This record gives sequence, C-alpha cells and structure tokens, in this order.
Amino acid sequence: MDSKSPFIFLTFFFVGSLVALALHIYFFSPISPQILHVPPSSLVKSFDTHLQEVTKLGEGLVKDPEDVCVDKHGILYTASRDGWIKRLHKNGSLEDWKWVNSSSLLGMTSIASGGLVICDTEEGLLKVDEDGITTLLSQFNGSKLWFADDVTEGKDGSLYFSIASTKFGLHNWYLDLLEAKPHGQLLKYNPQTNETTLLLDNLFFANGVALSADERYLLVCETFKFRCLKYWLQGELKGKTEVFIEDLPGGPDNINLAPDGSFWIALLQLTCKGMEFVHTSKIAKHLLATFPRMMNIVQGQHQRATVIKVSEDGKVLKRFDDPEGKVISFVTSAVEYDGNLYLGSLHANFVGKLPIDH
Ligand SMILES: *[C@@H]1O[C@H](CO)[C@@H](O)[C@H](O)[C@H]1NC(C)=O
Ligand SMILES: *[C@@H]1O[C@H](CO)[C@@H](O)[C@H](O)[C@H]1NC(C)=O
Ligand SMILES: *[C@@H]1O[C@H](CO)[C@@H](O)[C@H](O)[C@H]1NC(C)=O
Ligand SMILES: *[C@@H]1O[C@H](CO)[C@@H](O)[C@H](O)[C@H]1NC(C)=O
Ligand SMILES: [Ca+2]
Ligand SMILES: [Ca+2]
Repeated sequence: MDSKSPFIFLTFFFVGSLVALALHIYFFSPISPQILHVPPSSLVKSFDTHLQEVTKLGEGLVKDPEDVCVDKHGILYTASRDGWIKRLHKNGSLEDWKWVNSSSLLGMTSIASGGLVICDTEEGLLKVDEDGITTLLSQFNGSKLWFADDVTEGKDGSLYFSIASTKFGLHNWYLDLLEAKPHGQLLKYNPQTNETTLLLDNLFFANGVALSADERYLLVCETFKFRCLKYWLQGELKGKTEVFIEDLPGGPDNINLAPDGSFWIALLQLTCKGMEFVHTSKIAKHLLATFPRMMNIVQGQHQRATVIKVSEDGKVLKRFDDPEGKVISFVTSAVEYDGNLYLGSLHANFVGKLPIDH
C-alpha cells in the first residue's frame, strides 16, 4: 500500500466533513441574520457591588420570577415558573395566591379595578383576580398572539403591551438575538371596546413598557438594540417616536416608573466576555442557530446583574451591579416601592430586596 494513502484519505475525510457541515448549516439554519452592533459600554466591567447586598425574599419558594409588581395596598406580586402567582403581604408572609396553568408568564402589572394583568407568551394577556384567571386577549388581527412580554395600564384602563418577537417564541428567543432583525411590536388594548391597535412595529425585541407619571408618553425597551424608545401619547408630538436612551451597557428588559417620576431599567448582559464576535459574524450566527446547544457557551445573562435609574430626560442617575452575578444575576426587573427596590430575575429562587438611599 502506498504510504501516502492514509494522508489522502484523511484529507478527503476532513474536506468532506467540512462540506457536509456547510451544507447542513446552509439548509438547516433557522435564521437569516444581520450584524448586531454591541455598544462598547456593555463590555466594560463594573466595580459597583450594591446588588450583592440584596435580601432574598421567599428564597426557595419562587422560581425565576421575571417581573414583580405592587398593588395599591402595598402587596407585592410575582409569577413563579411553576405557574403560581405568589404574593408577599406587608407582614412578610408569602402566599400562594392563584395558580395559572402556564410556565411562560412574563411581565405583569397591577390594575386599578383590582388584581393583575400578566403576559403569557403562549396565551396572550391574562387577568388574575380574586375570581380566578380570565384570558383578556389571545388574538390580534386574526392571528394568535404570541410572545406578549410586558404590559402596563393607563388611567383610562387602556393596556399597553409589547410583543417581543412575531417570528420566534420564548424558548427560541436567542434565535431572535442571533438574527438581529426587528420582529417586535408595541400595542394598545382597550378592554371597554375589545379593540387592539398597533402603535409601533419593527422593534428589536420589544420588552419592558412603562408610562410616564403624567401619561404623556410611553417607553418601550428594545433589548437587542440596547435602547429604549419614547412614544408620545399626548400633545403636539402625539403618535411620534424618539429615542429615550441608547447605547445602554446591557440589553434593557423591564422598565418601571419610580415614585419620583424617573425610571428603573434592568439590563441584561447578552453575551459572555470574549464571545462578542458572534454578533458580528454571520457564519458564527448560523453555526449557533443550527446547533443551539452551543448557545450555552455564548450566553452571559447569568454572569452579571445591572439596574439603572434614568431621569425623565434620559440621563443615568444611578447604577447598581452584581458584577459577577455572585448573589443575584440575570436581573430582569426593578420596582421601587416605599424606599426599597424589588428585583425579579430569570436565574433566582427568590425576589431581591434592596433598601435604597435618597
Ligand atoms: C399576614 O397578612 C395576611 C393578609 O392580611 C394574612 O392572611 C396572614 O395570616 C398574615 N400572616 C401573619 C404571619 O400574620
Ligand atoms: C394544563 O395544561 C395542559 C396543556 O395545555 C393540560 O394538558 C393539563 O391538563 C392542564 N392541567 C390542568 C390541571 O388543568
Ligand atoms: C393584519 O393582517 C393583514 C393580513 O394578514 C395585513 O395585511 C395587515 O398589515 C395586518 N395589520 C396589522 C395592523 O398588523
Ligand atoms: C369584548 O369581549 C368579551 C369577551 O369576548 C365580550 O363578553 C364583550 O361583550 C366584548 N365587548 C365588546 C364591546 O365588544
Ligand atoms: Ca413590567
Ligand atoms: Ca421581559
């Protein structure tokens, strides 16, 4: 036998494997990606450690509470991944309040008439009150409402809510990130007339929504664009959109009005250190989308927690971090109530509580 044969065989083997891999990716990649710009500020390490001082409420009794809200009586609510809506009374007792047959509950808000409205990424908008669970809205424009992400209520009872992606679902949200194209929407639902209107389309993963104190405008976070938009509801700019804050040091998730009229925004670290190149390489994006298990190497949300307080004119007033995610990570929501910040997280078995100085 020729001594070169094994070498030739190996060469053919490797070239053949590469061609097969390329074809596989070409035919099976579920995305048609574009390049994503990641702001340099999101790559800078923070040295603030305030979030390491959180108290853990309900530790072991809640699972991945994405959002929290407080009602007019000061009762704190959160949705656990097991479907339980838990509430924390002022005396400190945690109650299993209502059970929703769902593992896909995200943003929530307490409503003036009592109870809550919650986004279920599979079902749409749910109302939860003493009488039980009702589906408020499950369709829009003749198709099923998928991936409702966050909701807030206006004084007239209107519900403003976001659809993170009309293309990918909750369990494939990283595909939306890799594709880096705008599939998000901002909508308004009027419960009196059952009318739903589209306010904004083509958003980059529409996430948290918050009304200003005077309800003259609505803010919506675009997670994969590292910015929040301001949508005018009243005045001469009504119907117009402008950038509220951009180049954020993380992807904005929930946003909540603070008692002083500013806003708390939770920021996600979307990629772990050293892996940022995947957002600028279409080949890397296709490879990850075709072999999704590899996303575990790339994702960075569990490595940090960051919340910022932003003034009405879009200036960062405060920033709190757990820079390595030692005590809390993947913080998705920050709600200020009565001198404390309550923190939701998709990587925690508790709700965080942090006293804040004024
Ligand atoms: C706390 O308050 C709730 C609601 O009023 C009540 O149901 C519960 O029994 C109280 N728990 C304690 C330990 O006092
Ligand atoms: C919950 O929903 C699942 C799927 O929709 C269904 O199979 C199951 O019977 C439901 N469980 C209860 C207790 O209603
Ligand atoms: C509603 O659906 C129709 C038909 O699919 C489409 O042409 C139209 O743009 C949609 N409208 C909105 C507001 O999404
Ligand atoms: C809105 O929808 C609900 C439930 O589908 C129905 O009971 C109610 O009559 C509707 N209201 C209007 C104004 O269409
Ligand atoms: Ca929210
Ligand atoms: Ca969210």
